[in-house]
Amino acid sequence: MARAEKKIVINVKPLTSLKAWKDLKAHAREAAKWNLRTLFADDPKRGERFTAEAVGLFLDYSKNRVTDETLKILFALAEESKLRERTHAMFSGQKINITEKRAVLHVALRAPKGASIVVDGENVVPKVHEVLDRMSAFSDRVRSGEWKGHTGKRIKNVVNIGIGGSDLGPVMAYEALKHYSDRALTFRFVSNVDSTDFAEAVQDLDAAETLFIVSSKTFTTLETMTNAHTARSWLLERLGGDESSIARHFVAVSTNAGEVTKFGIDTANMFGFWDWVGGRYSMDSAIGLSTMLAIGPDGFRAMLDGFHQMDEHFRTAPLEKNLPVLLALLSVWYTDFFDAQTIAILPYEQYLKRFPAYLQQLTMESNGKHVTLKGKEVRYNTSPIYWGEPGTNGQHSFYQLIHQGTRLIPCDFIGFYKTLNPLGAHHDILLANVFAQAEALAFGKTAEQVNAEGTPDWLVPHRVFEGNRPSNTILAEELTPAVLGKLIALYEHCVFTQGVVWQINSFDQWGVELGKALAQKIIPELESASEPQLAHDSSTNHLIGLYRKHKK
Ligand code: G6Q
Repeated sequence: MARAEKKIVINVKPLTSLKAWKDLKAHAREAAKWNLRTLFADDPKRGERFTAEAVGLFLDYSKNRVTDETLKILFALAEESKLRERTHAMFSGQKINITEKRAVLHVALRAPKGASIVVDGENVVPKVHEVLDRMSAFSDRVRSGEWKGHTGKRIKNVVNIGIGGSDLGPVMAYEALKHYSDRALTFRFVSNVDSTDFAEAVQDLDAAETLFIVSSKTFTTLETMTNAHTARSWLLERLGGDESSIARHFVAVSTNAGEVTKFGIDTANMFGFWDWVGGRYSMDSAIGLSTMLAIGPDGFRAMLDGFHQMDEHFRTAPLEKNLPVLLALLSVWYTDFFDAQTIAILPYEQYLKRFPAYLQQLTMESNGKHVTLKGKEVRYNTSPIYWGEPGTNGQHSFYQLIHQGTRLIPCDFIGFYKTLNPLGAHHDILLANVFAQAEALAFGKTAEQVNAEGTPDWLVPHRVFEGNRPSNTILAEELTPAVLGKLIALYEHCVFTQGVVWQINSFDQWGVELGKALAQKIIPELESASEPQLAHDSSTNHLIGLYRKHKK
């Protein structure tokens, strides 16, 4: 395996010395002169040609500053970066997360029962299905009321305690699939170590009707364990202090059976996963237990099938028709050749309100890296900043900057042909705004057009829209569990492709460690009754002193 790992790292020349990269550099000097208005005028079929459709997702990428030639070189870049080989390495369970010596197998979480994916000599697919079956049986018991709380009452509230990858996916999926959820159950999500988060989540809940899911891959995360212990005390205080009540009100999702047992949760009530599931890629593992409780086992399996369809598309479709590859290469084009610093994710679907936040972790924790797989400082920009809000709300706030600001912000618009809540003209109005925004960004409004409307000369510059702002439009039939799975997998594989091109490890996150370690040092300094000897920098020392003084 050591040899295989080495091969994965060394078989590509440095990015900046690849032919396609150099070609793109030269090509970008030309592209700087292009305008979407002319690109469209020169090719009346552009809006139909620059599109791709797969597994029920439609992508219009015509409003990008690209030509056939640009795409050709971008595809050559993917080939030279050995995207296909790296994809094969991931799907076949090779340990591509080289800094942690782990396989990266979220795709195994949604592989069908008969599939075989071998890690360290073991086919992991049967284990995945065994956990899924246990989750299904448990969800059925809770949803049917068969699973009772300690006092014999039925469970009406589910509180997921977790943070980062053990929270963002579950929250996003719950919000996204609320339409399909069992409304007799109330769902809350506690992540922040700020006590307000826990206090507000439980303030109107009856402990006798409440089930806590402690979701933590490691079961050692400071925030989650602090909240889990608080939840334990909260429950015991309300149920008469009987420790045996824990078994009826706490379940765990983790890879760490030892810590789960230490906490007092019976491993019979633990749902496992494995070190080859990264936190931010785990919402379709047992970390999705809250999702399954909300939408039921069938809905959850439909979501997994959606993920799997996109996996297969990504793995097998030619680059020119490959949705994740197209999205990734376009983002590389803007990030590295137009110096775009951010990408906006703009879902025109209220249920996807947490989707941009979810993607922030997926994209930025994965590709916010400054060294290559070989440990060399990169000489190009890696992940852009991903951000966004649902439309049309954003239009009344930050879109101004996208339309007329000084920065280039490529946008992904996401919309659906059908709404889950048809009401009068709402959906036509919503979709009209998707199309209008993408059109306005691309084509703008010239000084001549503004003039022709009778605008006084002095006002004209203020009312001109330069246009030439790129965007993708992604459309699907309607938001179902399967479509959600497809959308998430679309961005997962986009992130993977970006990482391959940038030659970085998308699957570790050492950057979160330093702050965690320093906090562990500072906690006793804040808590200590006697004056601590502080040995930080003068700013940190002063801040700690101020806090100690005021908390008294
Ligand atoms: C994700 C990260 C991180 C992780 C949290 C929670 O890829 O690793 O966000 O999910 O720190 O970790 P635990 O699940 O171990 O509590």
